[in-house]
Amino acid sequence: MSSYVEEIIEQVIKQNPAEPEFHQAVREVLESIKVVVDANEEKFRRDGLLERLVNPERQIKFRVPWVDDKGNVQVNTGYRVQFNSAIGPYKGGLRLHPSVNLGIIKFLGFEQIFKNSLTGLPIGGGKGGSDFDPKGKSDREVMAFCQAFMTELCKYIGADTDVPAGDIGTGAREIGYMFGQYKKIRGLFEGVLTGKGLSYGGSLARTEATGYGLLYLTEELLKTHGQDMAGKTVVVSGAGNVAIYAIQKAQQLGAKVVTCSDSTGWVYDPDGIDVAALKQIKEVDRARLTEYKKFRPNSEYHEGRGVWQIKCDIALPCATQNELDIEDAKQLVANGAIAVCEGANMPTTEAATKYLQDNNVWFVPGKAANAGGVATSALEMSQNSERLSWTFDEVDAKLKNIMVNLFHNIDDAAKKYGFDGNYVVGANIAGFEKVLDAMNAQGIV
Ligand code: NDP
Ligand code: 2IT
Repeated sequence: MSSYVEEIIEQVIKQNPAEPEFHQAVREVLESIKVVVDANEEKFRRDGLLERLVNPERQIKFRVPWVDDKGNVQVNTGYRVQFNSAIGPYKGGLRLHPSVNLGIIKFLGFEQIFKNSLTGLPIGGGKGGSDFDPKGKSDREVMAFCQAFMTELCKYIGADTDVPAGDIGTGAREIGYMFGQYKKIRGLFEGVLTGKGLSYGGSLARTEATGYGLLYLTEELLKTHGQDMAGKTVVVSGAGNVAIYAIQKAQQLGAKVVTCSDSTGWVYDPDGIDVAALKQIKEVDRARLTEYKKFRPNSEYHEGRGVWQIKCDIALPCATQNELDIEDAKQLVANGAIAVCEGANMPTTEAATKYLQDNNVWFVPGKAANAGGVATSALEMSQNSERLSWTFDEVDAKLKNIMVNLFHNIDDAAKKYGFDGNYVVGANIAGFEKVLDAMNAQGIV
């Protein structure tokens, strides 16, 4: 007889065809927790535990009609997958990118369950978004889309039920427009979104949190192995929210970051990436990385992808899923990399992950390494609930504490189950245990 885990993986593939990223995420989690499932197989089967884990509590798909600057109607598709509320209200970002489909949102929502559990804070897992492409749109068009999107989404969310936030393509501007529309329709000024502007309930340090948190965890990983960030060469992919603040914190810790990338090309700057220039190009001008050379004549710009071929000690993929493949992993190992920590969600393919682990590269999956963003979102929710704002230093200190504890929790879980140094297994088991406990306590719901 095949194992419960294998049966459920097969079932997920059969019942959710054409959702390869969701299959990938489920496979990684279920294979990691197999040791726990096998030890409790009879009870878990009777309770339909894994079936309940892999089926979202609710998935919402809706039409988003809006008017462009030429007066034409555009129609996008909106999604919100409310995956698991065992440990708290659904929490997770909204992705705006043309590649968005139900399978992508489900993979992200599924990952979010375990990530949110790892933060130690009371937040369940959810994710949403749309196939809307903010690139090349005017501010008015972005506002029209965000208002139309929220006009429907507002029926399903709330400060104590489901609290969306940013992700790819959704930053401070989009959150502002969505918050305004929620308030207008529902008549509630409440913490229904996180990543809000500071003037209307946002938290200091939320903007920096994912990138900073990634580095706090990476620093702790290195420390545990008797090493230090100072003097390390780091390659980063992406040039968005996560990448920018990962680069900034890595530099503050004394490392040299020599690359970044966007959806069309990548930059190699042997003198270290100029964060102020990057912020100007991406956060202010919303331009392409081709502009970077104007700020730093000594740098190189290349079309396409290529950051992983640059020699480094540490690689931090911070752009998107499956951006680091087996060939990239081989190159990183050949170049002597010691650690890969995922700033993005699932940026490393399954084959690449295995190759890195087999070649003794410390590998920390996104659900652990990038949890600082959602953790700080939960801190924003706390501040909204008590109608107070904490200082930057207070939030940053809490974030650092969360990431250091998180690293030791996944490290300990891996050791406890005989997978010393396997942070994928450690993260999945540690994240799963709390969700399991809460699901068991709450009965069949
Ligand atoms: P942004 O939209 O701010 O930045 C994304 C960056 O990645 C941009 O530089 C973008 O290029 C590039 N990129 C996006 N899609 C692709 C693609 N298909 N191919 C190549 N490059 C691409 O998003 P974030 O920085 O917020 O998110 C990055 C990753 O981190 C995502 O995986 C997200 O899910 C994850 N994450 C985000 C958190 C957050 O708090 N924001 C928290 C935890 C995880 P371009 O500049 O050309 O658009
Ligand atoms: O992937 C993620 O964790 C996020 N995009 C952040 C989610 C959040 O609710 O802050």
